[in-house]
Amino acid sequence: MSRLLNGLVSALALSALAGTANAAPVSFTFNENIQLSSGGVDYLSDDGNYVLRATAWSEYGSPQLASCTACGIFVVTDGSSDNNVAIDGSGANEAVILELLGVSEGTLLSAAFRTIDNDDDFNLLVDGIEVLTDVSPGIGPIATYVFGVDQQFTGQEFRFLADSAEDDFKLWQVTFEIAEVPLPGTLALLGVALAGLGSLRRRTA
Ligand SMILES: [Ca+2]
Ligand SMILES: [Ca+2]
Ligand SMILES: [Ca+2]
Ligand SMILES: [Ca+2]
Repeated sequence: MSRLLNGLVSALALSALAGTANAAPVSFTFNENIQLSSGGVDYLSDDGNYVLRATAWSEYGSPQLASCTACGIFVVTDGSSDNNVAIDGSGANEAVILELLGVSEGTLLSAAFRTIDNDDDFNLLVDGIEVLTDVSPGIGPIATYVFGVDQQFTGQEFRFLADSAEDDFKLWQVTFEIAEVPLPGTLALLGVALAGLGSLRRRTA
């Protein structure tokens, strides 16, 4: 391989890696006053660079998303025997679905909850797969759960689920490490470099 092409390919590979290695944590804070919404609500990240869509989910009935200032998002399920103003498992199991929009996926680093008491816990689903069950986020006005290294999952859709009558909480903030999926332009450039490499090999063969 020529030294020039070797260097070019290495540089491209390094720049592709740098996009993920240098990713700074990105937080979304659910501190707005939102009336009941049956559609999704889009939140801008605290740094203004990313969009997260929050949608209410319920085992049955008609789930709606809501939040209030200094309170966090929660689910109200019409048609349930119990429509607590929380993400709760009383009457019907409920969840908030968080979807990273655009060409990005994230690794969930931490989540902060409100109205937590000591019998509250959550399940986490990533891209539709339940990866954690009955996790207690701790106690406090804002209980922040930091996911351990073996609990850090990467995906595009994250679902916080309450699955028992005791579970009732609001989701206040989530923090991700966000990796940009390489843009088509970057891939095309890499393809050109590899094609060049192939033709050079054929010529010298
Ligand atoms: Ca509820
Ligand atoms: Ca509670
Ligand atoms: Ca539970
Ligand atoms: Ca409770």
